[in-house]
Amino acid sequence: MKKTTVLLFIVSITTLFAMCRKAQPFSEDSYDERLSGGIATIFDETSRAFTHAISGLSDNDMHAHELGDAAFEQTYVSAPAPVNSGLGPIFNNVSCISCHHNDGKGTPTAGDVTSSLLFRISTSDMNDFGGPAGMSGYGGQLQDNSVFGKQAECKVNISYSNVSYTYPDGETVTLRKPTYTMQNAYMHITGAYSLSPRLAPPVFGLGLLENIPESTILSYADENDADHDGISGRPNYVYNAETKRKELGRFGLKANTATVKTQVAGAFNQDMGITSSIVPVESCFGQPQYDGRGDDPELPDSILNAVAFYVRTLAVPARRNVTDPEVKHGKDLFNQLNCSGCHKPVVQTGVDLTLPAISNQRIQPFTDLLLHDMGDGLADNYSDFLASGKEWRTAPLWGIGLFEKTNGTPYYLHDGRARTIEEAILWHGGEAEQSKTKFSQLSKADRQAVIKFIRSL
Ligand code: HEC
Ligand code: HEC
Ligand SMILES: [Ca+2]
Ligand SMILES: [Ca+2]
Ligand SMILES: [Ca+2]
Repeated sequence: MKKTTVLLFIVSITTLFAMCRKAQPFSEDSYDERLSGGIATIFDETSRAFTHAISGLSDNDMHAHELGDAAFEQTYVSAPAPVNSGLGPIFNNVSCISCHHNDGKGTPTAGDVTSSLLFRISTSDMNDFGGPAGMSGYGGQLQDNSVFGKQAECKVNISYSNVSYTYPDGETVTLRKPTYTMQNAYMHITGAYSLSPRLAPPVFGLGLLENIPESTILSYADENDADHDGISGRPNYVYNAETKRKELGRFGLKANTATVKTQVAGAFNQDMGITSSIVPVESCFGQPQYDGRGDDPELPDSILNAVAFYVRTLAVPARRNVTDPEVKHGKDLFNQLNCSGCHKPVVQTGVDLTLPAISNQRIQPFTDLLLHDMGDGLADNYSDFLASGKEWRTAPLWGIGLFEKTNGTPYYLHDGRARTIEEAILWHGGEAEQSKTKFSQLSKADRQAVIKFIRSL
């Protein structure tokens, strides 16, 4: 063989081998860190940051999204009415948007129009589906509003007492601890009960979270803490009223709902008093306020589906200041403190053939969607399917740096007790105790870097 032929042979063999090699994943550094929702990311830092549709929706899909958007913002009225009918007889608020401000977090006030803190109530028993048993005369949620001529179940008064936290370096922070008391109860409550305060969380990016493979979420669980890092994390399994099966819980503050659609149907029913095919019985069934309208569901399936689709197709806001040295330092610390043990910085979504924009995306949700024991400080002593009275779902941190803009005044944690990100961190206990303690031992400058990083999400 001639020299050139040999060379050509070698070159072609090498090329062939290179071509046959399995595709290598990109290295972490080659991704654009701003893209929290993969291609379902939107660049907007205003109060409207959470309100955009993911790009690339077909005309038909965009139409469904807009229909859902309108229904999400609509104020509902009591039946009978030609449109947006069915509110009440008892309810918490008149529209989805009045709790999920700008599709974001709510405000912990009682009774006023912006009020987005609601209370679940339960005995220590379970219902037939393994969920929390409601109270006789009250059901599972306290409705603090009613239509004309009907009685609300009660008001819940919120008061705060100050608790002082002192860092090892001597700096102190004032935390507020809430106390809730039922007032103007429409009927006497008998027996012991626990209340679970829940502040409306943001609703963007949920199609992506719904599309995370179950196996990925389960791979994060370490129920017996086999790796001894103090973090266990376990899945919730909840009853799905649509499929009539027990399924992995992803939504709700205790991962107490399986799908966006059942969450939305539950919200229409419990938060607004509007029945649907999935939850066809009025929230006050069997109570004196019941209006006896046991007829067709008040909400057509077309609107229920559109609202669920709207929520599933809300884009995730891009990160900001990702190249700022202090933010980058904060990111390293966040990982070193093992905040990332629960708040997963990078997750891959699965495939949904109907929605390419949320399929196979590298997302940065900063949650594992698992339940964690967060200690006595955050406990509500209310169990929700498998979630204990101390367990909460890891709050997704994407978009958290924009809460000030989307909500006016920001509030953090499940009940909005924290007024700053720092306060939210200092309430961490239980499985997060080690992370919190390490955070408290940082220098003030390093603590601020962690907070600055979180504000960039
Ligand atoms: C009274 C305030 C209130 C109203 C009205 C309300 N929500 Fe919510 N929403 C909440 C709270 C509180 C939660 C957390 C519920 C839980 O932990 O079970 C929540 C949770 C959700 C979630 C799940 C978010 C997540 O991260 O898990 C979705 C989706 C949602 N609501 C959609 C809606 C829709 C759609 C409507 C209108 C039909 C609506 N909500 C009306 C307060 C409200
Ligand atoms: C053991 C799991 C775990 C660890 C570790 C952990 N967190 Fe959390 N985090 C949670 C859970 C669960 C919540 C929701 C708690 C609640 O609402 O009561 C939460 C809530 C938050 C919130 C408030 C989110 C919101 O929307 O209100 C912030 C901020 C936060 N964590 C930051 C951190 C930081 C910083 C660290 C590391 C120092 C950390 N977390 C470590 C589980 C964890
Ligand atoms: Ca109704
Ligand atoms: Ca009730
Ligand atoms: Ca562990």
